[in-house]
Amino acid sequence: MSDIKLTPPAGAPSPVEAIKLKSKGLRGTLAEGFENAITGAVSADDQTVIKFHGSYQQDDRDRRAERELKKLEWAYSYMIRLRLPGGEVSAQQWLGLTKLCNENASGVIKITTRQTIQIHGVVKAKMKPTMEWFRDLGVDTIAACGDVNRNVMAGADPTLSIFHEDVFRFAQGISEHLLPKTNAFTEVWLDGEKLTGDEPEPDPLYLKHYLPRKFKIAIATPPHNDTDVFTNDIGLISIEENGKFTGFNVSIGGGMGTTHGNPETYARLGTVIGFVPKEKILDTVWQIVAVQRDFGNRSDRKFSRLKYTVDRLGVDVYRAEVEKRQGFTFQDAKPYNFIERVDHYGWQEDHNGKHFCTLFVESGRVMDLPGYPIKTALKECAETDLCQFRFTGNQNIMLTHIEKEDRVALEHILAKHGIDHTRFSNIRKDALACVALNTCGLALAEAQRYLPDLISKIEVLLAKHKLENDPFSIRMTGCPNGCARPWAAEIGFIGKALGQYNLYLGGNSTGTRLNRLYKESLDEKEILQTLDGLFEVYAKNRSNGERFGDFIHRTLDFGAAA
Ligand code: SRM
Ligand code: SF4
Repeated sequence: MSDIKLTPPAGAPSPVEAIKLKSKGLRGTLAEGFENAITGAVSADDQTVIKFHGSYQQDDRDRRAERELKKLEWAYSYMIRLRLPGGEVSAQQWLGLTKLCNENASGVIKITTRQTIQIHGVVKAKMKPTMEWFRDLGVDTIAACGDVNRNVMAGADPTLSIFHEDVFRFAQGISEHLLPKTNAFTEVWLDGEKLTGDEPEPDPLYLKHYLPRKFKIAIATPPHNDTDVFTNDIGLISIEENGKFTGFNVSIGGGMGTTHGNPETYARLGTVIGFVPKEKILDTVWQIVAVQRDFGNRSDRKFSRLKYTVDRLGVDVYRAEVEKRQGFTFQDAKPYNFIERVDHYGWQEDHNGKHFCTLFVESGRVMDLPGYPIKTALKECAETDLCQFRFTGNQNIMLTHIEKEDRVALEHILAKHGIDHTRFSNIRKDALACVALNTCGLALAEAQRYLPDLISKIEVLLAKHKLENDPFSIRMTGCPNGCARPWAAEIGFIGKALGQYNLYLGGNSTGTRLNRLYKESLDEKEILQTLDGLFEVYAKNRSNGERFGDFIHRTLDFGAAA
């Protein structure tokens, strides 16, 4: 192994590399660009740079044709994503965020699949005031997007381990440890001190060219894998030994994104490379990131995620390089067992006697729906100041840290508004959908605006086969980038074109097995016909307690499509 020469793949750097290098520590020309009131857009280079500030330039795709007809530029606006490691905000912060979203954005807060929130539709003139508002609320957007380490996730449910709170704090620690050192964020948005000269602040991790691609870390605490830990570049599995939280099994190389028609791209679950005591985990994650920085693919962004670097170098070589840099070896991985990854809805009590309640938010969209005014209910809960708020990787929200005697007041608010998860089917409550249209520029098909309707139709099929009380994990994305982790679902729908989806089957309920392509380009009628047939066979032939994904994996011939 020592003879292997570590090098990044050959090839000219992609254009994004030059943009990062000349951005002067992620400043680009954002300050000037956002002062230009003639257009709602910013320059192409700044559209790359602004991602590192937690924002994407987008346009309302529903309005493109109308705008083009009127010879107007597209309806540009910005999506902004918060960096919230572990996904927690106070009641006062939630109130402020709701108000901000109503006044400066679309009014719909989107809980993402990575335990944070996004707002959409912030027009150029409102960007700076919005960033200032975030600062006043004590939250930030630094590195929520871009070729850096993104929001660090941690298992949300405190009942499943007495060490939950200790583990949870590592999400914060890792996020801080891996933050870029540039002061660009305060300079561009918050009137911070200006950089003198062209040399940005030294950054020992990201240097001047940052990472080859986005980078994601999640922590899961067995037996619960609600963060889908193996779909991350680094997955940390917290380990308990003899009643003590001792450290983490470390997995590397998870990722979902693929490209339709390009078989060299693939979804991959992380590979566990060993155990690291908790005191040393910050060194380890830093060095794993640094090895990817040095040897990841910077010429073709389709192959620049860590999963491709790991497979190109080999897991053993990658691990050896990390060990060399961190100055200690990984211990053998410790035993662990995941048994589930769904949220437990309703009220529970944690190990410290605090109460909490997990509420269902369909596709993570916090908005008032007829008969389910979740946004109003959450606002009223926040106004009591009796709870905090935590987002889950399943796009739901928890009211947390509630004293026993305060619970009744919150129960009353929820009951008043009919916020009761028992009204919804298991498949609906466990489903995930990405944003897709109308804001996502990469969407080929609908996801969050369509999945609720499709689920209503699937519910009818399940009732027909007397499966309505069974759990199924269904995930839909509008393209193969995989933002709702569809390859880790029992039933995955991946958008191919408007109204058409590839159907993937056979993942499991714990996120430790990927599904496989079963049929391509199905419209709704074909989806329902296909599922109807499969549900019938499943209902008749499954073994006792066997889940749909396991049954399919065991019995189905995927044929040429797989
Ligand atoms: Fe994602 C790009 C939304 C989680 C893989 N993702 C995008 C963009 C920013 C589109 C773009 O580049 O122009 C989407 C913005 C849509 C919009 O209008 O808001 C977008 N991704 C989302 C969110 C909001 C989906 C959701 O409905 O919750 C999630 C935000 C997470 C967060 O808070 O940080 C989101 N994205 C994911 C996940 C799931 C995860 O991380 O657990 C994945 C799969 C895991 C992975 O990274 O491999 C994911 N998003 C991608 C990719 C494919 C990356 C790749 O390796 O190929 C892209 C496209 C890209 O990077 O080029 C992408
Ligand atoms: Fe957009 Fe595709 Fe991600 Fe959905 S999966 S949000 S369509 S990039």
